[in-house]
Amino acid sequence: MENKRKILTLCCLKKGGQILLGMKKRGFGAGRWNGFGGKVKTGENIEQAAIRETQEECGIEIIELEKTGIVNFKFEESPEILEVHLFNIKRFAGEPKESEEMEPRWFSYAEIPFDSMWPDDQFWLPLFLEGKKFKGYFLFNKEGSKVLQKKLEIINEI
Ligand code: 6U4
Repeated sequence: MENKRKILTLCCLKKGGQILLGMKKRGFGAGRWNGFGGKVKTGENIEQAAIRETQEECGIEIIELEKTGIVNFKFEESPEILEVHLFNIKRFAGEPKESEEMEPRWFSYAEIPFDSMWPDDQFWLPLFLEGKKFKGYFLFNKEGSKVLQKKLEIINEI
C-alpha cells in the first residue's frame, strides 16, 4: 500500500540564548513542549501555513523565516508519513501570548525540557540551536513514546 503523506510545519524561535516553546494543551502532542505549527490548509503554501499557525498558537507575527530542516516521522503499524518542515523564525513582531492551544514559555538552552517533548527532539534540536540544516527520519512505536529507528543528516542546502 502506498504511504500517505501529511505535510506539517514546525517553527522555532531563538532569542538571546533562549528558545520559545509551547505546551500543547489539546490534540496531537498534547502535554508536550513543542515548537509552533500544524497542517497546511488547502490554498496556502508551506510558509503561509507556518506563519498562520505560529500567529494562532502564540501570537507571534513572523516577518522572516528560514527553512532549516525536513524531518519525516512514521508510527509503527501506521502507513502515514508526517513530513514536518522545520523553520527558524529570523525576524518577528509581538510578544508570546497564551492561546487555546498553547502556553508559550522561554527556556534557556540548558533547561530545555526534553523529557516532556517529542522523543526525536533531543536528536535534532541541538543541531537547530547550532544553526545547522538537516534532514531526518524517525520511526516511533505506536504510542509515540520511543524512537525505534533514526536517520539524521546535516545538509548544506534544503
Ligand atoms: P488542528 O488541531 O487540527 O488545528 P494543527 O494545529 O493543524 O491541528 P497539529 O496540532 O496536528 O496541527 O500539528 C502538529 C504539530 O506537531 C506540528 O507543529 C508538527 C509537530 N510535530 C509533529 N510530530 C512531531 C515530532 N515528532 N516532533 C516535534 N514536533 C512534531 O518536535
